[in-house]
Amino acid sequence: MFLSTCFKKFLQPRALFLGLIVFSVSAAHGRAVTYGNLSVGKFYNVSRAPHSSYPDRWANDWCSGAKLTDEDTGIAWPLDQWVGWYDEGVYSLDIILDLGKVYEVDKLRIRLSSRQQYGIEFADSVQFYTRSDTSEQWQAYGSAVTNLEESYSYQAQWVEQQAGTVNARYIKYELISPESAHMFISEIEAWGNIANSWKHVPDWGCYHGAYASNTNYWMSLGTFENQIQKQSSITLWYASMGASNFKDYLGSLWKSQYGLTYNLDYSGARLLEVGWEPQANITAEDIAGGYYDQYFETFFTESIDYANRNGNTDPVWLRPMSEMNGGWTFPPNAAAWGGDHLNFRRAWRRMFNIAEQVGTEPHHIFVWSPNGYTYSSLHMPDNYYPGDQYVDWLGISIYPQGESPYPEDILTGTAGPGSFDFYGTYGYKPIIISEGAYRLDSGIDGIEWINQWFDLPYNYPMIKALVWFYIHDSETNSLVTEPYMSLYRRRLAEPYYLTQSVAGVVDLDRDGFVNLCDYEGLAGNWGGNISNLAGDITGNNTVNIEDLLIFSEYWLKNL
Ligand SMILES: [Ca+2]
Ligand SMILES: [Ca+2]
Ligand SMILES: [Ca+2]
Repeated sequence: MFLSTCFKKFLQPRALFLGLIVFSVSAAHGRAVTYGNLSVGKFYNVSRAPHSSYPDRWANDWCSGAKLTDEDTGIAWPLDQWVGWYDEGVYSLDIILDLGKVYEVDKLRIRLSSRQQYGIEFADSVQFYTRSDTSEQWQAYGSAVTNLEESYSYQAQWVEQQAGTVNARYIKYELISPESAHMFISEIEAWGNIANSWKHVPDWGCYHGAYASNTNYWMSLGTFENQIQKQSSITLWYASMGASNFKDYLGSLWKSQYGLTYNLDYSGARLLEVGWEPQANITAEDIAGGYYDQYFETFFTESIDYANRNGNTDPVWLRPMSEMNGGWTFPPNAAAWGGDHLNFRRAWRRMFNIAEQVGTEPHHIFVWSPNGYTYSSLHMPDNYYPGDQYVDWLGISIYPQGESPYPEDILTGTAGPGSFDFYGTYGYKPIIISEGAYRLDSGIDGIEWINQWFDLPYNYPMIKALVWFYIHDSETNSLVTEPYMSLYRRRLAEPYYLTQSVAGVVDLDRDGFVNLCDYEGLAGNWGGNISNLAGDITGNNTVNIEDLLIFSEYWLKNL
């Protein structure tokens, strides 16, 4: 309601000056802009089939192959990293790449080879085109590149254009073949800016919650919340990739009185983080090759059919293939999705691209979530990072591990060998401690550990959610033991730990700036005392001076 009122106000001359202030600032909304290869892993289609001796691989409904965006740029021999075309005479080949959404693109290139001793030659000409929508005409990007100098022995080269910045989702690489010779391509690329996503991030405060179960692995939110004496705002639950469907298995979490709506109405459901793990012995390479393509399509489609979850439309924090840097996820263990950097990155991108193609990606949060401690220096987490365009939130598992096994050292890479500077490396992303707990059997100072856990979001403000690992009748559960239980309750009682999924919002109209428009929403609900009120930043079901004081800290600031 307040949005439309506010908009009208800007139409009045008196408010024009305010309007200028609002619209002259960047609406970046906390997003960091980074630069990178936008095309890596993305789907593409070709206008002619490759020669049967030099085929592409891993085609599906959205792509004619995978080799041209798989990070392999080709070597002299063997030739299987290259895709080859051949025909008598001269023909044209179009490769159309779909970036999935519109980006600012400023460099295009394609990798070709020449080896006349084997009848392989460079394309006679390469021309790049872009467009941001299929309804638009293709726009030439730079001029055609021709007259590449052939080589008798193996030579590979990038054919590249940097012809300014354009907005593009689709890229066309148009090649005219050499005459009656093989034309080989190993990779296509498009470089540009990545506006890092900023999905469902509380402006103020930090979500908290747990994986809450008993030892029979039934969800037991009630037991956890009675123990900690506060309502939680997010819950971790596990799903088996390939086996657990969304409609019935995850959907039931919003429908069961013991699930996400425990003691609440449906509109106030807790947020859901899904630990989404591949089945036994399914490797990263299997997933990269399309093993779960059909499952992903169905899962993602069902996930935004809100009838499956009583109308709840919150995003789901999807945390696929987590702890890929932990030794227990490496083959030959049954958990087998880790241990293979390149194929892990490919598998992640394939899954994400399917969500993008079916229109689901904007509605969920993709959490790339390594273990806080890495069991081999060959497997540091950054090796598994699929790229900024593929990750919404960063996740970390934090348990007492390593030389200095406290939360802050694990977060910042000062815990000795096996630790990694997560915050220094990825602190431009919102962060969820996707699971973690002090363990009674760790033999370290539990008071210090739990205090550091609760200090994290204050000291590292991009930390926006903490999820405790709680199995209530497990012997290692520190929350059944004093003094840890009392300390946990006392720290969690701080209002910064949000009890509602809708709390923490200061920038009420989500335009990236806090001003009168947002204030109008807060003031309009002043004194109200029902749940889910706009302006109830603290989420305690009333809009009062507490909320106004927090609001004032953000006044006229960019978020
Ligand atoms: Ca390649
Ligand atoms: Ca605003
Ligand atoms: Ca409040």
